[in-house]
Amino acid sequence: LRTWIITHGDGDGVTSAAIALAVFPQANVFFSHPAGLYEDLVDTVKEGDNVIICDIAVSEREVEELRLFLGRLGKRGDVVYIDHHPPPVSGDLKGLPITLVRGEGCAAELTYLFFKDKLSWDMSRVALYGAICDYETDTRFFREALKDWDQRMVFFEAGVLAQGLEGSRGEHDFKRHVVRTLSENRLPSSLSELLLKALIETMSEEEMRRNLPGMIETLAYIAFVVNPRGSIARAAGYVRAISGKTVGIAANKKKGMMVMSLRTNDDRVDLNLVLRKLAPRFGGTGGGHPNAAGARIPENVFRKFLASLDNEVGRILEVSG
Ligand SMILES: [Mn+2]
Repeated sequence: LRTWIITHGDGDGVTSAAIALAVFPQANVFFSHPAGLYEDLVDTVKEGDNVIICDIAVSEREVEELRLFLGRLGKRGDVVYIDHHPPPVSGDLKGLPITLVRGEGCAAELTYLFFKDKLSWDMSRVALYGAICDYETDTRFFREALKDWDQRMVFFEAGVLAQGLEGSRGEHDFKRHVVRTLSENRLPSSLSELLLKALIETMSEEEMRRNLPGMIETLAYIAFVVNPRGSIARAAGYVRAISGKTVGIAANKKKGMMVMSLRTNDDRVDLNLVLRKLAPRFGGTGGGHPNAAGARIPENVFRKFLASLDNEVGRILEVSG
């Protein structure tokens, strides 16, 4: 029988997995994402295996399939699902024979607090990296745990991790190596490859940022770019700031789909909610956090989707005054 740690490939996912791996050093680490979680589980996990899922939102389209499969897994093995994304609107994972860990803060914080009794105190630093990577630093845990460390060093290391991982998209073997290193509480900057990737990523992110103004298209309330030369997550934030619109979007064309990242700084607009409702109407998926979310929409309806999103954002702003 095996233990699986199934996690997201970003900084929060990697640090969550590292904390879980510190508890279960023999576990296999596997990277997944909301739209692929069900398929990845079916392909990798056998009934009787133990599974820890970290930092993966439940996709609106797979709630029922996930319920059935996790229910079967939970009957014969231990299943722990740790996540900080808002639950789906069309159903949830409650009432299954699994441990559902949800709450405020990033997934790394939730993972650390869940396994705290089995961890050395200094793994709190790995949870702090995860919180910084996910911009979830406004929690009681974060403020308290940071007091045990020097924050300049913690932020430096978290920066190396966040930027280095951003420059390692799709490199799952390398990310597994990072997870292993962090699980032993060794520093991100001790990995020369990660450090170098962080430097390169930071330079190219700055170059992308400088190129964005000429690429941005705008509607009434939203602004977007297609195929920015760099991370769409970072680009979306800059697009919003540069355009001054309520929502910034950056999209990449990928196998007939537009894979996009969205950002807002307006608390009246809940991007998670908007996308969970809107994306399925265009044959896509979407969701995440209120102010930072993602979506996948078929390429041929991308413009129609944007027009609908623009309408919806306008409607929300009008209603909330
Ligand atoms: Mn997260």
